[in-house]
Amino acid sequence: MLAHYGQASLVETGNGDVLRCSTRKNLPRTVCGDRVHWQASNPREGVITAVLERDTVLARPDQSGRSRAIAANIDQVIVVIASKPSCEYGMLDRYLAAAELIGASPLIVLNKADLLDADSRTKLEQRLAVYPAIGYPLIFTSTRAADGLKDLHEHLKGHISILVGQSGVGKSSLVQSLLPDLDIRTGSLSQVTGLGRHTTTVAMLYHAPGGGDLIDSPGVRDFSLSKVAPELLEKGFPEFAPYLGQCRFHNCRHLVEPGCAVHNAARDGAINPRRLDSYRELVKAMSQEAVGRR
Ligand SMILES: Nc1nc2c(ncn2[C@@H]2O[C@H](COP(=O)(O)OP(=O)(O)OP(=O)(O)O)[C@@H](O)[C@H]2O)c(=O)[nH]1
Ligand SMILES: [Mg+2]
Ligand SMILES: [Zn+2]
Repeated sequence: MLAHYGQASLVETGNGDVLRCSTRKNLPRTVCGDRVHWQASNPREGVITAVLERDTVLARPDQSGRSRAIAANIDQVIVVIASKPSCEYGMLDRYLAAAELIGASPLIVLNKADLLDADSRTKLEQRLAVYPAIGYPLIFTSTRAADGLKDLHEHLKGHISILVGQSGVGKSSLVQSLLPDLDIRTGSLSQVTGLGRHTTTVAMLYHAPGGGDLIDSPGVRDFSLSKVAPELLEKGFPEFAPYLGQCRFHNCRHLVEPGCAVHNAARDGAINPRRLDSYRELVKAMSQEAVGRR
């Protein structure tokens, strides 16, 4: 399924036609990336009759705290950050953890690299160096200077990827640059027309010319994880793995417990302290959630 708008879904058929479909009442709400069965009702329209089991679901809580799917069946989460708006590291870490927890591979893209002078680029590379050290690929891109796009293109092959991140970092611009035949509406258009920003409102799936699928998603102000048991969160931080099971207490949450191997690794410089802070913030948020909802 390519996209979901209110009552209707855009469904791509096996031969590439796109149908506007309604969904049978008894079915779960469909989401971008879903695989569905459908029946034609007339040449351009149809009805979704079944939603196939999802391999993965990327979700976030809605305003009332219920988990809302963003996209299904993705295996790569591309977190887009930018020099402007500047990177929220806590949010980046929450996205990366969310990807880990659903078994998708994360990729970090720093877009708008053209806005960085040599000095600030070096500083940013140093700040972000922790991520390649963990094993997360990091690509600097610019849709203006057509920088890093080939590299990004290579990473799309063979994957179903989703672009996520703050509003205005350039996700739709990246899709537009990677798929030049498209005419999707990005912020740059609004500068010409003066009609205000074309912020993305629904997730939409595109096929990359070199193979692979790419989902553009609406930008967020903040991203929080759907409810996860606090004891699972350590799995969202793969660099902790060598230390897990080595703490003095078997149920150590790596917060303030004595003899914590993760804490000691951060103290000794083997784990980035900022990452440990991000993890701890998440544990606290999840624990409060659990108490708050009882
Ligand atoms: N300088 C510079 N500006 C860029 C680059 N890529 C995108 N922009 C600009 O950033 C603004 C936002 O771009 P969008 O692609 O709409 O951002 P988005 O992440 O899709 O935003 P949402 O749909 O709201 O989430 C536009 O004015 C783009 O022209 C880049 O590489 N360099
Ligand atoms: Mg967009
Ligand atoms: Zn511990």
